[in-house]
Amino acid sequence: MRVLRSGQFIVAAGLAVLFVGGCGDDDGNAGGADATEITVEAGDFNFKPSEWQVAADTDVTVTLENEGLNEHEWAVLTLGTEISSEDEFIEDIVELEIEKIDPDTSDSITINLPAGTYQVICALDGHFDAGMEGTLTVGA
Ligand SMILES: [Cu+2]
Repeated sequence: MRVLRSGQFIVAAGLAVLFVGGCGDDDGNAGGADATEITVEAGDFNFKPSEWQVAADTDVTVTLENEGLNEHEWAVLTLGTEISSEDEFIEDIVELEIEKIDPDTSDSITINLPAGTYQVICALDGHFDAGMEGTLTVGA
């Protein structure tokens, strides 16, 4: 019994460390392999966090909170599409999006995507080139 208790303590201590580590980022929920809800903070001009991970083929609620002084949006590009400059952007490559929202407002959408790595941008003029970009990992 003594050995078992000792083992349990180590497991508990390990979980505590993980828990404390997970609390370091209170700027938003970056999700996890099977997350069904994430929160994104849009600023001038970035996303916090800028990497998200959610479950594949599952309804996932995404909430965008605009903490900036400008309008912002959160646009997921179609799988396999990646731009490196705003010049390459056309509406046709948007898989889904939270369209531009005013400062101090928020909006939510439900997404349901197959596994893959998606580029996310703010498609408003000048915002992608200013750094509003992120990566959405769906599944694994
Ligand atoms: Cu923006």
